[in-house]
Amino acid sequence: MAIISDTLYEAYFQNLLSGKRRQTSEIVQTLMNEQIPIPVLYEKLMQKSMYQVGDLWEKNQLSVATEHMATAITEGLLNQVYPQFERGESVGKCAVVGSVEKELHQVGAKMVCDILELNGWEAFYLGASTPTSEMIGFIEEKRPDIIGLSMSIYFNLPGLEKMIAAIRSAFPDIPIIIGGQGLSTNGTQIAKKGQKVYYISTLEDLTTFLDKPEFNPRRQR
Ligand code: B12
Repeated sequence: MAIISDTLYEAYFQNLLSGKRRQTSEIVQTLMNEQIPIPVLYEKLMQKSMYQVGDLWEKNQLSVATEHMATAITEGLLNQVYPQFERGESVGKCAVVGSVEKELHQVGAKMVCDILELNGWEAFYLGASTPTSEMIGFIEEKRPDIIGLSMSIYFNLPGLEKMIAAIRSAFPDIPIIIGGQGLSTNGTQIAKKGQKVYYISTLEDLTTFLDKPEFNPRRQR
């Protein structure tokens, strides 16, 4: 299993906090050239470093400006990686993924879209704070096979529940996957309240989920 050494991680993290975009980009490029699996790159480098940024910010050891800078760099790096990986062999399905109304965290949803593409899906990434009515309109237009909703902050739970209810009333059968740190303690219970609503907490679990026969036609052969 591919790993990122502690030394490399630390170098990346220090460059991220110092705003050294070029150096972070070079580290990511080296890992890409070594064909690191994308989920490992995302979780063990980018997610891990952003969680560490959050911990330092919470303890007042890092400014909001530095946190914004680290986020902007990370989003730039995701855009560097995206054109370099090949979409998996098409499964002929598409997904719509966005963050719920008022939810400003969007990095996790972007990673989810990339993992969907790696697994042969077409994925539409809507980014942060998607108004429920707009989400419904977009689903109407794209008729996806899965809808993904991201929620990082617990106080956005009413927004998530409103969105699930609105989607269910307009589209009774489309599976909804939910994820994000705001669901870490209660995601499974929230999911159980809805029909065909699934809580998925990691990119690895997402990959396993997409491998189910109903989502991966190759499994039906
Ligand atoms: C960057 C950041 C911001 C940025 C976001 C900008 C952007 N472009 O996204 C800004 C400045 C907007 C922000 C604002 C706030 N933030 Co903030 N933020 C962060 C930070 C540092 C990084 C977030 C991130 O990118 N993480 C990396 C991604 C990859 O991780 P992830 O989101 O968990 O996603 C993974 C999984 O959860 C999962 N996943 C996520 N979504 C989905 C969806 C589906 C369908 C699936 C299957 C899986 C899945 O897959 C991803 C890959 O594994 C975190 C720290 C942290 N621990 O994450 C705090 C953090 C999330 N923020 C926090 C807080 C408190 C806030 C504010 C309330 C601060 C304030 N007082 O204003 C506001 C709330 C804004 C709002 N209304 O949403 C807290 C949340 C605590 C909590 N759970 O309640 C955290 C944890 C910081 C902390 N340690 O306290 N924040």
